[in-house]
Amino acid sequence: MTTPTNRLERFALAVLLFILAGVPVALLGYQYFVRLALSPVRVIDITAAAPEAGGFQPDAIRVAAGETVRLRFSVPDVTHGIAIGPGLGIDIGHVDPGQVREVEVTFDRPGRYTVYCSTWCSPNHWRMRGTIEVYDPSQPDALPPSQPPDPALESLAARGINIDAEHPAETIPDTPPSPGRGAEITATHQNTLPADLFNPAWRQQHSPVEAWSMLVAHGMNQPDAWDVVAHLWTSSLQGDRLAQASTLYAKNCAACHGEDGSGTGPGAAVLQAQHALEHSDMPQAGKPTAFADPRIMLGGRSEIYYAKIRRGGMGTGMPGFGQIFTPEESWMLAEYLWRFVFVPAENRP
Ligand code: HEC
Ligand SMILES: [Cu+2]
Repeated sequence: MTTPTNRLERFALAVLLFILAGVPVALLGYQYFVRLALSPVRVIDITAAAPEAGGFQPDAIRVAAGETVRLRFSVPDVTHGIAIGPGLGIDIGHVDPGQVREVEVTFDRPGRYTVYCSTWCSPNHWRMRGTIEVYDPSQPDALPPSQPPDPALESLAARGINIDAEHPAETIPDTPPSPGRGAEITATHQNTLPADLFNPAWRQQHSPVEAWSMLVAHGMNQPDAWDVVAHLWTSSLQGDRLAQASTLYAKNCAACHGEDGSGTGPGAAVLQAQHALEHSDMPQAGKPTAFADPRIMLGGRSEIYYAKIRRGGMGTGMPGFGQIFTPEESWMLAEYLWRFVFVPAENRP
């Protein structure tokens, strides 16, 4: 028999059940559907292996600007370091075989980025690169903007400067110069020294030997002139920028050029063996420059080193870093190289 009270009770029970079951369903629904729709995160699985074992798979990824992706790396062969540049500051660090490491990233605007390995992992380590193409979702078919023209590279080209030419120093200091003494001499003579020397842009386009010759012509004695040059050529890289440059060098350059700039990192031997077979006609090929050798370095210029870092060698084994580093990072590295000739090893960071 159904009485009104009975019906009311059943109705109340139904409402109660609905609430009890409905609340969790609504919450889960919110978690899975609403939140996903509000901030969709696409997971992209990437296998990272040494180039001879397949490199990055996939090695090219397309992502819409504004989209958040979770890049999930696993490595099948040996430990790799995973980083993405330029200008993102993403460095996941080491990933060991069996491990999975991920990074969530949102690319703000269209462009091209490079996923690369930051650990010496194999003889072909530096070829271990993949691309991330970020497109404009309103124009998915448009090519991502290419890098803007580089004033320093254009200026070198306009002056007809061959960045692959050797640039031996006609003269080098008899004893290692002291940037500290150089700073003191500079402070006392600041007003009488040629103004060009204090202009960072001028220094980028001139060699230490040129500056030294100017100082000697100006009447300064030769050892003092080297100390002043050592001070000036190491003065623009200080503090945070110096620390950053030192880290970039250790991760990306030391394998070939050596931690001490001697040109004898573990990669150097491998490279030399490869190149002896391939290019007996190219003397520089396969021999990482010894940055600590004043005869090799002091006739060079920051702008040439910058250009070489960005473009790489022409089949010499020197990788190009223009797709990995920002221009600013490349300048920091170019300036960092002077420390191998001008700063005694024990005072280097
Ligand atoms: C795979 C080995 C390798 C790695 C890694 C490497 N280099 Fe080199 N580098 C070379 C070789 C070989 C040369 C000599 C041939 C040439 O100049 O093209 C060279 C030459 C250079 C030169 C030219 C020096 C001159 O006298 O003009 C610069 C500058 C340079 N490297 C900077 C760097 C920096 C900075 C890094 C790290 C960001 C780096 N290299 C990483 C192999 C390497
Ligand atoms: Cu590697």
